[in-house]
Amino acid sequence: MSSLPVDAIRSLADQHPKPSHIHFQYGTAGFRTKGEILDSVMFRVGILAGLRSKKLDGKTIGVMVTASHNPEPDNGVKLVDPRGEMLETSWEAHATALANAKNTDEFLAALDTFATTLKIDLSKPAKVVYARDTRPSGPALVAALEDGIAAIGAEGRDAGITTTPVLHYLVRAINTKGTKDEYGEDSEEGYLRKLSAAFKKLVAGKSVIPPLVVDCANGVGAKVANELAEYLGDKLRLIPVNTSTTTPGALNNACGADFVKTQQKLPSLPIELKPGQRACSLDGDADRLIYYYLDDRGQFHMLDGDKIAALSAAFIGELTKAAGLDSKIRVGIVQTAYANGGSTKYLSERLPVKCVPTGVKHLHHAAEKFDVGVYFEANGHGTVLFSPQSQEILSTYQPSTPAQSTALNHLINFAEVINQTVGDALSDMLMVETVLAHKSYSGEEWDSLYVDLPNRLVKVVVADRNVFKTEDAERRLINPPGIQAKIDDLVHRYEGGRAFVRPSGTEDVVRVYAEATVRTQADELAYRVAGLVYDETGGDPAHRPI
Ligand code: G16
Repeated sequence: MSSLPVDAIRSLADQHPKPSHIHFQYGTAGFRTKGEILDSVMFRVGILAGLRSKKLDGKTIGVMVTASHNPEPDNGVKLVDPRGEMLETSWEAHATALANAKNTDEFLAALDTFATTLKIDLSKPAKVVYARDTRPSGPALVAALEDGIAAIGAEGRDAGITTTPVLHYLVRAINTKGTKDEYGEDSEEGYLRKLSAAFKKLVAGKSVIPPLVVDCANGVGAKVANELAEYLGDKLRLIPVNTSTTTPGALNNACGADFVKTQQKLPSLPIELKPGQRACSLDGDADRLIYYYLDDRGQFHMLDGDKIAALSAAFIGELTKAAGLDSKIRVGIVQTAYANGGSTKYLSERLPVKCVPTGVKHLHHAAEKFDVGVYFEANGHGTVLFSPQSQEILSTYQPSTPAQSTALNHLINFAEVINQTVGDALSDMLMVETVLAHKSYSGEEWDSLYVDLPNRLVKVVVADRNVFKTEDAERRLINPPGIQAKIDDLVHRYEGGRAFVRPSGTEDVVRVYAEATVRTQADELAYRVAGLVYDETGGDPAHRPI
């Protein structure tokens, strides 16, 4: 067995020193913090990605440099496993430990222990594909990452500036190339061709779809949405707006999926929406999608991840039934505590519903347990997974009537239009547009599937968010002690009240969610719980919520 290339690592590691007094943590979506302090993390992640690839016999590992919905000065990095899924959870702690080694000597010692403990055969080849979003800090951070990839002797492939879901797609496409599970051509063009071809088949013969306004959050989604618009042509005319990827400070600023979801209002748009016109927002790396429209009175209506889950699950259910496959393919839903109570009630009356902690990895794994698993976070992050068995059924099933045959073909194309590796705003958008076209639904008809309970999400800045520990899929706090009983006491005073508190894994805040039957009560409950959290954990009165 060969050993670590210590000299190569040492000389490059010295150029990427870890800032002292900073503790890094691999959280909900990898490492995420201010871009200016991430240099050492990027270098070390490059090495870790190489080691992960060696451990998996040379399979290609993905690295995405992005801070998604976070403000522009933030940046981040996350690893993508060979099938395009999130990094295996047990490696997150290793990533955190390596990122926090104080200096080059400690880092080398930690690497050595790590490689020995995990029995990584260092003589194996290693391949890493990486991409970044449009943040100004991106190029320097990618350079640090490349140093790490070079130091461990891995082969790097630069996928350039693209969305997070495209990077996930590429990883799976590269690793399945030439196998029976081939996922598609391993290029951004291949991704666009695959999605647009499936979409065109799905909407063939349907009435002309009205144009769709796409708020790109002034992020990398603008690039891919513009390219996708070319591929779609007149099958779906996209109107990409908020595409200023080089204007300083524009990214995610008063626009994008996170803004719309948390503010529950229209983003800043350069055009005026007409009543009933559909529009949607992507987030900064285009892995989240939120739809909305204005009604005749100009009132804003949001169609979030919960509504997307309801729409798509119902459609898949109808297609499996029409194809005669409903007894063979079981559809299930995965949500988090943020799912609106209205959606959970509606869905659980129709399908099995599972609640898991926040973070795509949790939802993805739970969805894999269904034949077709529909998972969406309320924030618009989600996708649909077809299990290998259900894909096999779809490819071998012999329909007995023309109607069954049509439904079967729709199911097959539906599975193609969906990026099954991870939540993907553009792929989800095509999925939604397919269902709306098939059902001849307007935004309003889609919205009327069920009524959302009024809700409010509030951020609380506390001294140390790490003291907050939760249980029951983040619905209850177990630490700091005593707070949960006080939250319960508050919740009981509100009709239809529900609230929970959890530490964010992507921002240095604690999040408070509350819902109630009446809007003013939902707002009041959220702010009272936020105030409680703040007071109990000793925050600065100047920053008290409300
Ligand atoms: C990431 C995760 C999502 C999560 C979101 C917020 O999204 O991928 O699963 O819902 O962060 O997480 P938290 O509440 O822990 O900060 P994104 O779009 O920022 O990558």
